Amino acid sequence: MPGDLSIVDLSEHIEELETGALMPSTVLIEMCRKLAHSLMETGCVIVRDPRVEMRDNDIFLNMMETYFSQPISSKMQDVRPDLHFQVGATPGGQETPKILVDKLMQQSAACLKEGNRATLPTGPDPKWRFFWRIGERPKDEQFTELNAEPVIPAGFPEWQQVMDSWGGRLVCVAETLSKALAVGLGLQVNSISNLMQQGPHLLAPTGSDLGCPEGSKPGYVFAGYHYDLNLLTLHGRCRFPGLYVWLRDGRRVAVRVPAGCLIVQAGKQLEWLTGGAIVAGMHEVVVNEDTIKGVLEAKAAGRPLWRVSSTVFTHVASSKTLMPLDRFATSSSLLLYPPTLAGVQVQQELEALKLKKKSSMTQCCLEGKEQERAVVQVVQQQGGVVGSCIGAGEPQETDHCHTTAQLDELNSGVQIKSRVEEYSGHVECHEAVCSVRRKVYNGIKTYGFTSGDKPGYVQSCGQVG
Ligand SMILES: O=C(O)CCC(=O)C(=O)O
Ligand SMILES: [Fe+2]
Repeated sequence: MPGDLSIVDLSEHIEELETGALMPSTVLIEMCRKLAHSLMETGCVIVRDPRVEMRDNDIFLNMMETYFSQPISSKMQDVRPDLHFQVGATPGGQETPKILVDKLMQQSAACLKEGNRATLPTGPDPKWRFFWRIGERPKDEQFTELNAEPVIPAGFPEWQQVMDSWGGRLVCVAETLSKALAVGLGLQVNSISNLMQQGPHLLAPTGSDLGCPEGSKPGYVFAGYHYDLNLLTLHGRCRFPGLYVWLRDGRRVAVRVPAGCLIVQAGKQLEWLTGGAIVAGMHEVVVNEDTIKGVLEAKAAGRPLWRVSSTVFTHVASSKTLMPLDRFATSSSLLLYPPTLAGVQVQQELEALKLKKKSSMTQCCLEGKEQERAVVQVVQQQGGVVGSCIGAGEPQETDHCHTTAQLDELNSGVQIKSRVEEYSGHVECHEAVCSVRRKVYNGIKTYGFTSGDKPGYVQSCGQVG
């Protein structure tokens, strides 16, 4: 490392990407392809950008070290459990690493080879965190905690300026990167960056107390094996090693960020937009021999023993729909990545991390309409037929049961092309999830929707032949 990862240098290309030249130069296209290729092959990439100044990172890290070194009682003033910790501080012991709750993730981690295994955590992450929103907030109030007012800790008059300045810089880099990535993926240059406008971006430093009794024990897990739920994660240089990333071929690699560079990892939202062509990068933070060396050096120099990450999570705006873009929208990618409001996807992930209690059905139905519209569009684009079932009956007690005959009967106008004896897509309408119903029946993929004001109410269905 970084031998295993490509370094992409944005320096010569920022202006061209920002002005959106109609005919991108060959060198620009080459750089964009390298970026996309690296993210597809490894899930991460190292980026050099002249806007990332070490001095600003140092100012930020110094302030955050001072912040995390405070007594717990001071930091607790900044904790907002009512907002699901989505602004302000999150104490250690709150965030459950996904590997502990996600069976599929446990299975895929079990396939990792000796030498590349994840360090299995035994409980919630001991790391602290501070969430600071970056950029303009949307006016709509649907996802309030994702877009809540910031928390400014007492005793830090420089807080806002330092956080906005460093976080703003990283978000700018991410915007440029998303344009380059779109070009590299063969998409419209603004197709990803437009989705990021007014996104609930976060400057999200973690604080890991290396001075605690376990903090200097090799193998102690500060952040258990996980992916990030957002679009692109950028990490500036951290003063203590410990972050490991997994490349797509299963290799586990210790991260070291060269001066003037950032490491960028793909998050779940990018996986969604690319229909899985890019997969969210797995990572963990674990104490290793180099961390311990760093602790000894810091002790000798009288520096704080808090490991602070210089992390920014960039997001798709909460009210935008996540779904595979353009050439990535195929019938199979839509099955795995059904259209979902970004705000809802974030809520579902937070529920899995136990930072948020399960939300109500109301939410799910609001989302259903959006999903329906988006899927119908794609089904039509792909030459499928969309039937609308007007007045499709009562909300259902069971989670499936409309036969095609019933649907045909209910169809006003457009008939479903082929005969599908029984439409029985499982409604994954659990408490919070109003997902597209789907089933592959005799090779015909059918879609149905639960939406409208009643959970389980069939509004329309379609098929892609
Ligand atoms: O502490 C770090 O270096 C990274 C932590 C992390 O993975 C996260 O905040 O999601
Ligand atoms: Fe992470």
